[in-house]
Amino acid sequence: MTKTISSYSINKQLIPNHLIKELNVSKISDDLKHNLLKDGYLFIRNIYSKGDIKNAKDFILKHLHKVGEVKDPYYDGIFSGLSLRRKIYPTKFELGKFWQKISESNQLRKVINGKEITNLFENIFKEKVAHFSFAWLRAVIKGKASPLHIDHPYMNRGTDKLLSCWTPLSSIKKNEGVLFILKNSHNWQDIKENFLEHDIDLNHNKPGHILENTLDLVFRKKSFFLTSNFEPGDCLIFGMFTVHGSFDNNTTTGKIRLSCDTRFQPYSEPMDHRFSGENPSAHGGLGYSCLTSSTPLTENVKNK
Ligand SMILES: O=C(O)CCC(=O)C(=O)O
Repeated sequence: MTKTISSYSINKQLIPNHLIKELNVSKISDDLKHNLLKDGYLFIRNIYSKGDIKNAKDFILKHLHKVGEVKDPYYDGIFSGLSLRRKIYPTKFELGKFWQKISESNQLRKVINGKEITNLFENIFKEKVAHFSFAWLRAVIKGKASPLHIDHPYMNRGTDKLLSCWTPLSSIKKNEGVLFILKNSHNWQDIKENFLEHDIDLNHNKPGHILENTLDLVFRKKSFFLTSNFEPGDCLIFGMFTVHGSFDNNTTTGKIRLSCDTRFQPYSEPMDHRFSGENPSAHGGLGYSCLTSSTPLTENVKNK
């Protein structure tokens, strides 16, 4: 019998294929609140306009091409292995402003803060909604992954009725660094208790992410990795205690994984001030320069 070698890994540790399952797809006509409470996430396809996603993706890639990080033709999004970004934007502040300009572009905001996704969140919350002004735009190159975590310790100064929304900005196959959710993790009390009082900007002695090896945690909890081949138009929504992370981007073509995460909440609830208003201070008061993707892709050791 031939054994298939898994193309999925986390920090180079291979993840067996049988531990990876498909996310349940919810439809807009479903009882979304019910599905969210039951599964800890909502995976909805075709929510955004594909044309809007393409415009946003092309806008971002053009900027990465200008700083020499993307090969021709820019719209394929293939990493060049080079970067002029630091030469053009020599300080952390300037690098942050470069990323802020892209992150606040009309092209991206039309997708991540547009009417389709806003209507969807109003449908979930059954009331008027607001979103963080800050957005986590990520360009992830081959070999990189995001650490395993829950979102609570990163953004818990406003309401606990906050939801994260992960938006792929092109098609992202399972081996190209997709986000995964650990099945039933929204019910794991030990993980919740460990991070409940933690605020990563107040306590620098404790990391925000989960230190236990991801595969060990999956075995300990008899859980599974839930993910999918993502297409433009899809979104993955989850609560503050749902454990998630990303696989390594094991692209065979050099494709950069482009995605953006945003946060929505009921309009009537208090908002975490770090991520609201003009020029949000974000983590450590660094604004957009707190994001790993704000530094040249050639320097991205970790994806934060
Ligand atoms: O896209 C990633 O790699 C990480 C996203 C994430 O952790 C989040 O949406 O909270």
